[in-house]
Amino acid sequence: MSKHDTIVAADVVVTSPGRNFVTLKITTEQGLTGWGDATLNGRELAVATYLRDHVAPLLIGRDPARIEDTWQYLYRGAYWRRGPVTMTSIGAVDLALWDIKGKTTGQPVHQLLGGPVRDRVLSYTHATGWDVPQLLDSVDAQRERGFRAVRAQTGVPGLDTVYGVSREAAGYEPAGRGTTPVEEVWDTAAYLRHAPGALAAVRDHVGPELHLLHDAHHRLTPNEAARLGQALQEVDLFWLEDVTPAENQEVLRHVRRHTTTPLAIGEVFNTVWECQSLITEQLIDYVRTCVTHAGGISHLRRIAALAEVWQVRLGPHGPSDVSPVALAASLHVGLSTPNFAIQEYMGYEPLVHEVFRHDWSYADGYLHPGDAPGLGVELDETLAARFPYEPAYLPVARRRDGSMTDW
Ligand code: GCO
Ligand code: MG
Repeated sequence: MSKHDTIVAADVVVTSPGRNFVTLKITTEQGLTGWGDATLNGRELAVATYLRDHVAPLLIGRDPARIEDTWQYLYRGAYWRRGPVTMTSIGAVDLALWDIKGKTTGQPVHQLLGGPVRDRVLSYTHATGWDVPQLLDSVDAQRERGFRAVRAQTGVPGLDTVYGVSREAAGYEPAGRGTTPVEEVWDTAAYLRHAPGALAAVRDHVGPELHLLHDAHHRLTPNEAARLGQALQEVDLFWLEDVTPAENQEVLRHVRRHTTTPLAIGEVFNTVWECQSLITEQLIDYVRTCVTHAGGISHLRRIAALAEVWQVRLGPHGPSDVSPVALAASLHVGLSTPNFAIQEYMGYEPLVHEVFRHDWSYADGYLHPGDAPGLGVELDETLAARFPYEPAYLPVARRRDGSMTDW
């Protein structure tokens, strides 16, 4: 047997260039480095600890080429399977090992996955407006940047804060800095009165061609979701996202029976097992699992393979809390996977592009992972060290009566 390269170090870098990112760096005896994203928004340090204390020591001495075996070792070996912390940790290792395999062979990861099946990856970005005129301006601004697909979110009359929308017509950042989460007030009835008209106004404004998406962020009951799907039928959405909290997936049958508005779910899922019945019962049109939080490239490809059989397509999560390393990984999968539909691309603050130097690029509504060996992203550790971790949390939401609801 030929002598293989060996993992000699696995280090965790936590940096906060405007927001927190956790990155795994695996180093081999031959001097190669692989990078993996391990960012879990609002619970970053739990993953950092899991990696440092329980995964890094197990990696030392292993053959970096054995990606699948390492995945199985960490997944089965933990015994306590699944869950966001475990699966994000495994995902980070998986990404770093694919990065190393690419650098070892001199190939971009998409070549190792079978080569491109498309020239570029369709992407969608966010448009937000506190009121409808501001939303229309925001949609126009994104169209001017070349986007052919836009997610539209708007404020709701009577509510002071709404998920995914900033009052200043600026971009928004899901996690707010501070040691406790911001508390928001949510009113589903007010949202349901407002959202269909707001989205219809966007459709009227942009005409039939632009792909429009909307995220309900897990907030509706099955019946409310069915009604919203019906009300949006004429708007011709590309997808309606996360209509219900998908812990109970049976409820989606009710939603499906009442609307043909395409449904997308899965950004909080961690394994193929949570996607299984949604896919095999065709309760969704798009699966949104993220390459970081669902066990890396190796596992996302399994989800894609199951989805392909049922004509469900991939539209992975890609907000600002999915680092440029994970975005690269998602794009390598996107370029080489037949049933990949669209990649969310919220974008990053300029500083993030400096800390994570990347070969992937955006042009004219599409993303491309680039042709550099591996994933094509390098973390500038010196720059990263200037921005230490800062506590930040996703908001929590209460109804008007003070009881907790889904954010
Ligand atoms: C999306 C998401 C995000 C999440 C955030 C949580 O569709 O982009 O819903 O905005 O809320 O990534 O960390
Ligand atoms: Mg979402």
